[in-house]
Amino acid sequence: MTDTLPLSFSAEVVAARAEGRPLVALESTIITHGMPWPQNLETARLVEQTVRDSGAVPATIAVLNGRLHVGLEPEQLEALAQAKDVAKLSRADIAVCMATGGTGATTVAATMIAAKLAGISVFATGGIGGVHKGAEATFDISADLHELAATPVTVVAAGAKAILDLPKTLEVLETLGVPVIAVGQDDLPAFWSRRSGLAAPLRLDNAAEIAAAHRMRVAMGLPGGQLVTNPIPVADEIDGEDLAPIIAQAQAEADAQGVAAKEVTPFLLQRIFELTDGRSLVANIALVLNNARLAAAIASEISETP
Ligand code: PSU
Repeated sequence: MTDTLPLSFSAEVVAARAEGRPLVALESTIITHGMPWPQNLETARLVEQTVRDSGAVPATIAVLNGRLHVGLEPEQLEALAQAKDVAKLSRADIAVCMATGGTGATTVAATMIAAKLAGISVFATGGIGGVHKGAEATFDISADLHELAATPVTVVAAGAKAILDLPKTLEVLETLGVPVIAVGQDDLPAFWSRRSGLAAPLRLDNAAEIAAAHRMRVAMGLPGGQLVTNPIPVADEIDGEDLAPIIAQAQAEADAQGVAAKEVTPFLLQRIFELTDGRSLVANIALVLNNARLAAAIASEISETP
């Protein structure tokens, strides 16, 4: 099936596939819409290197001129990080972008689709999308949640972003039958903070356990993936109480300016970056690197066990 797809692998990914080495998928919306230049490129490179240093091979995913790239060459990564007006692709728009020769960065949802096509089981990101505050009026719910229910990839995140309505996000994930696993604690992590004050539905304590749960789902033929929520390292976290008024201010500005749909998350992340004098970005980088390490360990465990 994939023969007819405009699908390209980086040289590093081609070699890893030939040698049967563990792969970790990485998304690109965090590069184009989640972080400012030049920290976006520095972080993307560091995340890839962290995956390598942790014993796996990184595959950063994006659509370039109509081709789905699984693994980017260094110059492609650099060009994407500097590009303007790149599309933000989710399940709904990835095929149109490819069919029309477009260029776009993949969100969690689109990256999961690409990872599955490429036979990659594990994916590291910062934070998934979820139910936005005020969703009872706007119906703004990220397509990431439905993708987790549909596509069998284990996604390592630091929780859902704290800009979201976390209780409603958990409810939707429960309805969709997505396992939400906290790593090493009972509390659901809240992206920039280790604790949300909400109990995580499931807890596992190491990569081997998470890999075993992944394999069990595959053996049972269950569709859908696992959401692994990995708390940000203690040294890098921002206290949730410090952040709450900042998030509220950013949300109020978004509402007042009529920011909607795909623009909401990038707008809020940028305003929180400004309002915390860059502290939110330092924390965001630290949590992504932490997730890359865990994802590489899970991918190694999955590939080592027949
Ligand atoms: N993790 C981050 N920063 C980001 C994202 C994840 O640390 O910007 C991106 C992911 O691509 C995720 C998207 O899919 O944010 C969520 O966007 P939305 O809320 O519009 O679905």
